[in-house]
Amino acid sequence: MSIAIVIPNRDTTKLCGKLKEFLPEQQIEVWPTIKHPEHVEFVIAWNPPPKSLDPFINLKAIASFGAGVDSILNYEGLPQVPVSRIVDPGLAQDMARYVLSHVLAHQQRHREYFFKQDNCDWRPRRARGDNRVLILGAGHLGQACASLLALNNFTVTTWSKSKRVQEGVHHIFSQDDLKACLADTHYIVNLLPLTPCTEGILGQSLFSNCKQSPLLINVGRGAHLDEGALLEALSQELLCGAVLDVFRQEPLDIAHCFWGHSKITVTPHISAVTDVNTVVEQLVENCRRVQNGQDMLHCVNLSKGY
Ligand code: NDP
Ligand code: OXD
Repeated sequence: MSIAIVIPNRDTTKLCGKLKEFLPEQQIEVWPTIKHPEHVEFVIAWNPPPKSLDPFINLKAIASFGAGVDSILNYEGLPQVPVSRIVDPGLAQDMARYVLSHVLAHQQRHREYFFKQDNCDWRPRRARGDNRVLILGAGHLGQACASLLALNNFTVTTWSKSKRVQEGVHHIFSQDDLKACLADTHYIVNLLPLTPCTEGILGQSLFSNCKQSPLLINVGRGAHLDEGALLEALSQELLCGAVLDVFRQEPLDIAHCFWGHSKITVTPHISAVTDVNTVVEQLVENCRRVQNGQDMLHCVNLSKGY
């Protein structure tokens, strides 16, 4: 058996080195230079390019190198094998800090003073008193964000498909409750997985329910967002601004209007970046499990798509 790493446009030297340290007996190959695709039984993948997985005719499992699996599940002709994803407390902590920092920056008017400094404009204003946050998605990352925000005295509601109980956090799971909550919220954080049910969810019908002109923070996936609807919602002040970490097309085209928009903050998909040091053990564990014919940890439900 050998392992293949299919992670385009990223330096995989560190990942290879760590895997060799834990699995010295394994052959590790890095796409696109795979000498013996027929020996590959375990693939570690992120955004696998079309046809890149096809030569692995004896594949037994795919491990996503990230928490999301949409780029793997959307692979045309995906091999019919189990797929696992990353569940890592370090990743969740990074995400929670990213979200909290943007919520606080908005509450404290950082962006406003940044622009005012350019004009030597000394006009103090109180920090915003708004403190209600709605998180779409109450999974591993949504719950981590909810906990940190609640610890910082925000009133937090999470929304998901099924019922959840989380201390200090209000949870809703119906469409009616979602509508009511949108009318009242000051911040919307998207942490849903990208599936056919969630694609385009950040669109006109959701924004039209917002009555407090909230700040939108999209850290899920770019395809959750209807970009035209966002621009319209910003111009109508249904939303007061947006922090976007993920985009339909990444890297974001230099000509894209988001870059220069006064109400939009762009970050280059960095809210929670997989850290080789903290995730290598679960990749190794899953590789061993596959070798021993056991189920992997953190397997994705292929019919649900997350
Ligand atoms: P989880 O699978 O742990 O959680 C997903 C949550 O979304 C669950 O609460 C689930 O509800 C809910 N959900 C799914 N579909 C629906 C729906 N149709 N309606 C309502 N709720 C729904 O995922 P994670 O928290 O680990 O990650 C979430 C996403 O964050 C990833 O899929 C990825 O896209 C993104 N991400 C972004 C990163 C970045 O750097 N920007 C980094 C890492 C992840 P239920 O449990 O009830 O089914
Ligand atoms: C992930 C991501 O899903 O980086 O892990 O977006």
